[in-house]
Amino acid sequence: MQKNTIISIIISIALIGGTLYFISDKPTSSAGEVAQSQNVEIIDGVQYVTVTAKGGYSPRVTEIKGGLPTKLIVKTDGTYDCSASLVVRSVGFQKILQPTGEEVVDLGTPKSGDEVQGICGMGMYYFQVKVS
Ligand SMILES: [Cu+2]
Repeated sequence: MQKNTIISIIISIALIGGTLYFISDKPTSSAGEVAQSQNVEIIDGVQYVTVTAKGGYSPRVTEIKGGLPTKLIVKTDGTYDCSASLVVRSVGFQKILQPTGEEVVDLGTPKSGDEVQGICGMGMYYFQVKVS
């Protein structure tokens, strides 16, 4: 009787301990991912950078990894200001974006140390993508 009780207590403690260990381990690994810019996603080896254009660009500075094929996604949502007229000189991109939608700009495979700049047609608003 007592042995069984002790064994079941030990098993319970082990199970609770194991669960707590598992739970406490999870935030650490997701915190590591958050340390990267939140607007950067790597899917199937392609790096996607999302920037919102409306009354300027957000975020203004994004850090990405070098050596990966990279696509810039510019989102507009009721954007009738000049941030819809986008120029990305380093890849020869120039376009007036749809007021609402997503424009995909191929940035090629940037190298560490590169800096990609997006700028509005008037040179008033800009954003930077820094390659680390
Ligand atoms: Cu402008």
